[in-house]
Formats: sequence, C-alpha cells, structure tokens
Amino acid sequence: MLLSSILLVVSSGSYANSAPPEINYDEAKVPDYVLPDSLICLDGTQVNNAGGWFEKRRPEILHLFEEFVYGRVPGELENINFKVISIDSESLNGKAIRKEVGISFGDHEGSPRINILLYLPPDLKKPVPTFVGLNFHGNHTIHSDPGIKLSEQWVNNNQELGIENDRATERSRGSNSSRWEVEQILDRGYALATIYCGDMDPDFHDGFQNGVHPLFYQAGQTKPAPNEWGTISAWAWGLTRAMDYFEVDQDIDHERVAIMGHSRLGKAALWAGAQDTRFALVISNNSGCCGAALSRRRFGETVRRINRFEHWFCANFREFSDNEDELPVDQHMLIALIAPRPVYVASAEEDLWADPRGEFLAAQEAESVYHMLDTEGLAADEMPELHQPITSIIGYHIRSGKHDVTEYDWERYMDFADRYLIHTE
Ligand code: GTR
Repeated sequence: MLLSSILLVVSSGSYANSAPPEINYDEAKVPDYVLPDSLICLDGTQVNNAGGWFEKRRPEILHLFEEFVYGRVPGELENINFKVISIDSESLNGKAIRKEVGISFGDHEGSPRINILLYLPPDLKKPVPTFVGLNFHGNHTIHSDPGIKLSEQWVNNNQELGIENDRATERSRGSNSSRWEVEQILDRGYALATIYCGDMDPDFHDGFQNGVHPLFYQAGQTKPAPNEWGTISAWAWGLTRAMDYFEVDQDIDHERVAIMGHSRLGKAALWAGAQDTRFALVISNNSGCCGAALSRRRFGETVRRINRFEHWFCANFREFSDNEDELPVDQHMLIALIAPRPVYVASAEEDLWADPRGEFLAAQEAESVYHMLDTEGLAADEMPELHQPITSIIGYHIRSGKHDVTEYDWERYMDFADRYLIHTE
C-alpha cells in the first residue's frame, strides 16, 4: 500500500527533459533537506530494539534500495561451480601464493565466468583474513606479476592502459598497481582477492545482453524489469558469489573478510556489504553519489547526472532525477544496513564530485542504528581535518589529493581491519 503510494509520488515527480541545474560545489547552496529516518518504518512505527531492526526495518530498507535504486536480483542460480585454475606457491619471488579460481554457471552456453585472483601469504598456517575488491580493468592490472592470467573480457579501450580493440594486451599488466598494495597487504598477514567487474557485467549499456543478467531472464524476457537489477547490483552479486567460494576455501578465514571498493566499485562494495552480512567489514573509497554520499545534498554529482550511466541502476531510479527529496531512502541508510559491523568511509579533499562532506554526513547519520544496536557509532561531531582518521566502528578519513586509492588509504584500511577483525579480544 505504502510502496505504491511512493511510486505514485515519484511518477508525478519533476524528472524532466529540461537543462540540468548547474553543478553545485558551494556549501552555501546545498538545499534544505530532511532525511528519511532509518528507525521509523513505513507504517510509522519507531524501531527501538534489535528485533525491530533485523526483523522489520532492515528488510524494509533493503527492499526500498532494491526496488528504487540498485534493483533486485531476480532469483538464484543452481549449478554454480568453482574451479581452481592455477596455483603458484612461489609467486612474487616467493612472497605469495597466487591462486586463480573460476566461478561458472551450469552449462549455459557461452555464459560468463567470474575469475577470482587471490594472493595469500606464503607461510600459511591457518585460514587468513582477506580483503576483497573489484577492479576496473582486469585482474592482471593490479600487479605486474607475469603469471596472472590476462583477462579475455571486454574492457573499455584505453591506449594508456594497453587496452586495444576493447581487449587487454600484455602492456596492461600492472597498469592499476598503484591502487593495490599487494605486498603490504601480504606483509600484514592478509590475503587479497580481486575480480574484474566486467566478468559480471561489462561497464557499458548494451541493453543487458552481455554479463550475468540474461542468465536470469524468464522466457521472452529481454531486459530486467523496472525494479530488477542494473550493473552495480550485478557487480555486488558477483562479490557475494566470491564469498560463497571463500566459505569453501580452507586458506581463507571467511568470517574475517573485508570488502573494499573504489568509486563506482565502492558503490557496489557498500551494496554487497549491506545485503550480505557474511562480509565482516565494509570499506567505501571515494564512492560518492549513490555510494556513501547523501543524495539530497545535490553537491557535485547528482541523481540526474549519475543517471547518465543508466545501466548502473534499476529503471525505477530514473524517476528520482532532479527529484531526490522523493527518494524513500538516502545513502546513510545504506551504511546503516551494515550495522553493527565495522564500516569505513574514505574521502579525498579534491574529489568534490563525490561530495566528501556528504560522505562524512551519511556516515554520521548512520549512527542512530549503530547506537540502537549498542555500538559506538562515529566518534566525531565534526568532519575531521585531513589525515586525522576516525577509527570508531563507523570509521572515516579525508586525505589530501584526488579521486583515487592510495597507499595512505590502504594503510588506514589495514589499521582498521587490525582493530576490528584481528585484535577483537
Ligand atoms: C564517474 C561517476 C562517479 C564515479 C566515477 C568512477 O564518472 O560519475 O559516480 O563512479 O565515475 O567510478 O570512477
């Protein structure tokens, strides 16, 4: 009943063909807004205990994000198979065990396959806590290691990154290595797992013919229904399938898996971490609009602007372009879905497009749920100065520099994981 009335409101909303408003980078021009309350249900009841949260309000919020933002996964697949494709126990000059694992789906002809690249510390005595994150251009781009299988998937052309005719070449090995502190992660006793996002769904709009979406089509269906998944949901789904694999790999401590993502892949990491409570810790790196930043602030990227990437979201989400106030959720609620697990939001000073203040405020606004669940929340009243990380269970930092993942970011993530995944006694 209530959901249909929300739909009515959005369809009469102001999504229009008129010229988009100027991009706002002025704090004084952020409009007044009222955020939906994470603890008030659609029927008006107030949630004040864990039962009410986990049984009623949390499923309700998840449903709203599915229905109106990222889209729901239409079902489950039978016959998901894992296959270890390669193991090298002497990789990186003996500093790592490299494993590559394929996830395939039944006997669907030409069906996509997810390739997980794993680096594990060499002296494995027991299962290791693990960071997992998607990458933008293929597993072989995270390190110059010549043993990593070159991705055969579609990748967007990029001369500089060694991508020609939409396919990776040897030149693209290690081209994104500055974003992956592989050796440091191993030195600190963690494993690292990564997947190319294009294995689940290449990042361009082809009407959902490639990628995993068609595996779920009903007879006669050619594209997802308006409330069904877009590409970000497909990426998040792939992370969840990787988690299925971690549960059966004896080398991985599947109860201590931290999920991390940058930018559009940070949006996917938050969405995966929100849905799948097996992820013990969630990290958003500069995820911005539809990631950690509050949409209602309309600072930097807005819903209308992000809807240029119309394949990222479900079709229903287009109704909220220039119409943010009608969204039944905002991004603080996405962070709140992770409660009471540790979550870390990171911003960059020059990354105004992603609205650093909006990212901080969403993290802060998620606090009501963390507090209600008897956890600390975010230990800061004000946005901190540069390089002053906040390490409460909702963690946050802003560093100098641009939209990127840097060594500074990884060091903070490992400190945070040490604190909440390792030294927990
Ligand atoms: C931008 C997009 C952002 C962010 C970014 C990225 O073009 O507007 O929301 O996702 O791409 O993923 O690098």
